Amino acid sequence: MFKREMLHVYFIAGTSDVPDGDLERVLKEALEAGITMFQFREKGPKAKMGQEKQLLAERLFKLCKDYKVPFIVNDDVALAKAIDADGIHLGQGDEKIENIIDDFHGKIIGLSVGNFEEYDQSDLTHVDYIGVGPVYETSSKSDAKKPGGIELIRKMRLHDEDIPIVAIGGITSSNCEMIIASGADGISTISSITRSSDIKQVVTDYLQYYK
Ligand code: TZP
Ligand code: MG
Repeated sequence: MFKREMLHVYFIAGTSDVPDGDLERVLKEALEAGITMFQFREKGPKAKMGQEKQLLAERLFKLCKDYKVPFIVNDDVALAKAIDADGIHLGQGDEKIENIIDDFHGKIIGLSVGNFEEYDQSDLTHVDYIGVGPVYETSSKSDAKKPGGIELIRKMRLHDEDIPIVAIGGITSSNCEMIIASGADGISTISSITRSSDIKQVVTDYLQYYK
């Protein structure tokens, strides 16, 4: 069951995002520090595939269960179904939600929305939250669009006063406060956690804005 508080500190990562490739260690530290949701986004040069990918997903999912943190799969509908993940996150170019909804009733469904055109074209009937961004420049997504800045979040919130919004792209503990003040329910981040030498501190810094 989705709750908007789950978006507070939404950690996203795959093997390629972690400098030494040890995603399990990074996720464990992030969970211990208090992240509120995790998305397994296995892309890029070091991405595992097939059985190896599924085995990794199962190990990470188990870790998340230990901390009662939802485990969301990016893009890979078959994998999400195979391991009975807590949810799926889809981009605009991925499988349409209407085609998968039968297998995801009761699960968390997220959709990436980069601008108003995409928002208006999307059927949000079954969508629990939208991921809005990139807000700032990011080096974690090679095909990221031009950053929309804080205005993107502010305008999206005015466009839809109710939908749970998680901001994405170039977010750090220094710009998080402004993003939440602009109407986001939470922040999602890859590199501010995967590239940190003090994950506990980064996550603690994020969490303080929700008190
Ligand atoms: N979608 C839009 S920006 C982005 C994704 C997946 C990457 C965010 O990574 P970072 O390191 O938090 O900027
Ligand atoms: Mg995608």
